[in-house]
Amino acid sequence: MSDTDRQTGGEVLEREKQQTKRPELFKVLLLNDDYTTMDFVVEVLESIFNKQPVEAFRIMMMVHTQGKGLCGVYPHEIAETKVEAVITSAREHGFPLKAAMEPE
Ligand code: TYC
Repeated sequence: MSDTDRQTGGEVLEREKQQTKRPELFKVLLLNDDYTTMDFVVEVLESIFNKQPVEAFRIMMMVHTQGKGLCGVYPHEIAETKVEAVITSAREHGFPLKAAMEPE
């Protein structure tokens, strides 16, 4: 251990460990409700999650029949931004659509 390491009580080692850590990934999910239109959910999946129309329809139907569906997996900050974008757009259009994120 160098003099510098000894003086800082190992902080140098901890910082190196953090810097090499891969970003933790989060699933972004859409949740079902009785009021949001199917067309709007498909639109959200195409515009916010960059899904092709057939895939967007498949995910929407998964949410509609199973209660929730996976839209994508992203680093924390991007997942948060996606959830916010869904909620903002849904509220602007008067829909109660909900999105959630959870660790992968
Ligand atoms: N269940 C809604 C309906 O019948 C459609 C819907 C699908 C709503 C997916 C939300 O995340 C959702 N109009």
